[in-house]
Amino acid sequence: MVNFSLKGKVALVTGGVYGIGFAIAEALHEAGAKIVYNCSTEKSMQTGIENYKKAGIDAKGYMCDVTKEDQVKEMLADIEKNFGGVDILVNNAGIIKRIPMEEMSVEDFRKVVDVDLIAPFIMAKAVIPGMIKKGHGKIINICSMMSELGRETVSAYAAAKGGLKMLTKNICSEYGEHNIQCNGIGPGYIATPQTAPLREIQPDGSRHPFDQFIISKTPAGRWGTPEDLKGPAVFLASEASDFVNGHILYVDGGILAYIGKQPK
Ligand code: NAP
Ligand code: GCO
Repeated sequence: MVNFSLKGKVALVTGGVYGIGFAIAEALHEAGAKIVYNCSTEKSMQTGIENYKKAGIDAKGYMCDVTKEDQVKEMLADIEKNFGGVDILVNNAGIIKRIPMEEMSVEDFRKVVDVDLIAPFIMAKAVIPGMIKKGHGKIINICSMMSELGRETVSAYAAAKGGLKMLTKNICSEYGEHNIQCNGIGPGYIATPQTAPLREIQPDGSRHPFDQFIISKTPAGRWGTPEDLKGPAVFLASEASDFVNGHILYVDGGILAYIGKQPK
């Protein structure tokens, strides 16, 4: 029997208060994991508390900015003390700034790289020693289409997510011998607060041009939803994927395979 169960495991989902992170936390809970999560603002924490309550999930939330190593160490010490450490880490917390590169400040570029690449390094570095002691561990980095492709205005995000793909492969290379599997999930275009600006209904009531563009570029002919990521997350968090390592699993409705709708 293939083992997809996460019973007895502790899963930490960074930014796991709404959007993709919350959906992944729900799925890992349904598979039996104890959920702990964090975010960096009170507003998101309140949303998270409400979401977990509504879902009937007894999860522990931490206010922790993943770019701050001292806050990360404090959060992990509490998780160690109260829950026995982290078995599954989902590096989900992320930001994006959509600014033409020549207009983007170095500070803005650095902020995106801090959250989307350096923070996953900080988080993984912090949980790996405990995983080595346990004799197992799962790290799932939430990558992106932009781990493979570029587009206008997202230079910092693409650079960070491209780096996150290679960090994933390097953690696999360095820690596979300790029975730690580090893989990525590369969501396509998913309907969450992060992509809301790309789906805004136009003043004339029409769909946002980018919305129409993504629909035409996606063989599935639709935006993804956070629900679409649940199964892949449980697979990569469970023993069913113990021989899968350093892989980026794209959950994109086929975008990466498709050159785009041909002219009629
Ligand atoms: P979202 O709706 O913007 O949520 C991002 C979460 O990360 C929030 O909970 C946010 O809470 C948290 N966060 C941001 N900075 C943080 C920090 N410094 N410390 C701790 N938490 C922080 O994003 P999403 O659309 O669900 O995306 C989640 C992940 O999937 C991101 O890594 C994103 O790049 C990636 N992704 C998204 C899509 C998509 O189409 N939506 C596609 C591919 C990949 P606070 O603001 O309170 O910190
Ligand atoms: C954008 C979008 C994308 C998605 C996602 C695609 O502005 O292009 O926000 O970057 O968030 O990363 O996989």
